[in-house]
Amino acid sequence: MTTSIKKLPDTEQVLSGNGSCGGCPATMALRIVGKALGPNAIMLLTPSCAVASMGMTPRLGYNWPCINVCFATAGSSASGIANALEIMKEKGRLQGELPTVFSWVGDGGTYDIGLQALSAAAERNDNFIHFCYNNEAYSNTGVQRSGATPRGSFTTTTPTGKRQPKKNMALLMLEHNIPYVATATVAYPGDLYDKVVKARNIPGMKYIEILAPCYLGWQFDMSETVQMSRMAVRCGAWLLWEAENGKISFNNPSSHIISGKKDPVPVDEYLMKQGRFNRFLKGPDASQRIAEIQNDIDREIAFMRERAKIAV
Ligand SMILES: Cc1ncc(C[n+]2csc(CCOP(=O)(O)OP(=O)(O)O)c2C)c(N)n1
Ligand code: SF4
Ligand SMILES: [Mg+2]
Repeated sequence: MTTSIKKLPDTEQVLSGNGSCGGCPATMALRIVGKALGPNAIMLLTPSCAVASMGMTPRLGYNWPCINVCFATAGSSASGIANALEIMKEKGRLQGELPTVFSWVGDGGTYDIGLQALSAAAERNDNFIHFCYNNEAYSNTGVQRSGATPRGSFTTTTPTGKRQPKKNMALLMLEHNIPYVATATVAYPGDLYDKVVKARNIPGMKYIEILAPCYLGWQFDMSETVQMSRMAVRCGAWLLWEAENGKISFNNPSSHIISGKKDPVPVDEYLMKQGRFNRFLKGPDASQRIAEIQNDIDREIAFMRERAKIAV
């Protein structure tokens, strides 16, 4: 049973007065992550909105020791810290429960710039959680395309709409044979909380990706963040799943879509609610272009349904 939002602990690791936008999905997600991890953790960040929001020492907005590292190095830096802690414990220089090491990185820092170090850390199965909060663009620098940007989306580097589909990063991480991979989003806080609690208790490398609809890049009203996150799941543009030791299972409501019990909602309304698709969908080809985006979603659903049948 998924933990109810009413039952989440009162612990707050994200402090008031941080610099994120109102309705910021990344900050909302981090609040839930904080409830699941508690205070005994070390946070690594790469350049991103999360860094721009955290303030400056000694007035940090996040209540953990925080380390800002180079864009390309979340994987290697987290590996170094996780291994150093274990050696300190072995040598008796650290007592009690080891802190959870986690990296909190955007899609730019995960899908693109940090992929090499992340892949190497996964292959070594180093003991930390990599979180990717995925707002589907480089938001902090004014919204440029990333490997997570979906087909049709306007960014400053795709002014007429991106022409390629996004990649399935969570699945790529699963193919590294790490013990735990999960996807989540802010409209389902209990689901996210439970996944983080689970990940915290598994040794080795864990990867959790959180869809984070950003009003600035996606161009919708900031009060609609949670609604947008829910719509993404209901139309199948974002699937909720987890894989423990390679075995994929889907979480509600994505499990109903995968099992065929429920059809995904057609993508039209989800697209029309977001200004980032306006230019792509303008003109006489609009219905053909919506069909292309729908096709990307249908393909991913069909692919994940088949992939989940392979148990290793
Ligand atoms: C090596 C390097 N290249 C570029 C930048 C400029 N930069 C800072 S934040 C950022 C965007 C990060 O995007 P993402 O990881 O998706 O996080 P978001 O901004 O969306 O939160 C960029 C390109 C940088 N700091 N370092
Ligand atoms: S631009 Fe988007 S991701 Fe960045 S702080 Fe604002 S709402 Fe959050
Ligand atoms: Mg981003």
